Amino acid sequence: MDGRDWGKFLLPYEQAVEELKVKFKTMRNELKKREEYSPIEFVTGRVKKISSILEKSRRLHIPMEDIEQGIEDIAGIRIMCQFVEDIRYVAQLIRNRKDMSVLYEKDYITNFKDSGYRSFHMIVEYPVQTALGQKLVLAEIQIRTLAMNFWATIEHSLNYKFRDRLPEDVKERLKKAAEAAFILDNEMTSIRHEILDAQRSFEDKSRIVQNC
Ligand code: 0O2
Repeated sequence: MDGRDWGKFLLPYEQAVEELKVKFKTMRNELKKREEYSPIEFVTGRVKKISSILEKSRRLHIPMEDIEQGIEDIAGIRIMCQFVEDIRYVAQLIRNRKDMSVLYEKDYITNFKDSGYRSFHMIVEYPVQTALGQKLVLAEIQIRTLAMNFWATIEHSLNYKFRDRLPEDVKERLKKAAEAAFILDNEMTSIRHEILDAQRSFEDKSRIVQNC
């Protein structure tokens, strides 16, 4: 594929990422209004870089004609939550939706990776309406806490710096840091009610100040 072909190939994925970002941001705002608390803290999305698609297709021996089905995270959405319990709630909301269907899930929270990586992944099929008609695209939705996201972002950039050959001592420190993030999440869960109460009264106060 040359540059123009890639541009055309990625169009439906770009559309899917834009639409899904809007949908999950809307879900966040709706829940905030309805339930005074949103399990979604913030949402990001990206289309996988061409170099990463090529690297993954080589690594997994996926021929170019099969990458639409073989690489499931060309369109990627990340949903960040405050608490681990929120992840299960958001996953259930996604399962209930009629505008996408969940193909399968990977629970890297219960079965965390050797690296220390924790996150909940859902592979969904999402229909985009293009000028040529409807096209079903695969997207990966990663749901994680703020602590899991902090760890994954740092680990990802270190892997990039060391070109996936992390020195052993850095690997060990990262594993310890992942455990620390896990403990942090558990501690936050144990004082969840106090945190939520504090956030509510803080928001009530700022609303009063705004209305004055
Ligand atoms: P990006 O965002 O393209 O730069 P794979 O892990 O890719 O061999 P699989 O089964 O498709 O195979 O992947 P998986 O594990 O469901 O999800 C891949 C994505 O999950 C990665 O995308 C990361 O975003 C995230 N991920 C998985 N394992 C780790 C990990 O150990 N550390 C970090 N930081 N992220 C992880 P890409 O392709 O790496 O990223």
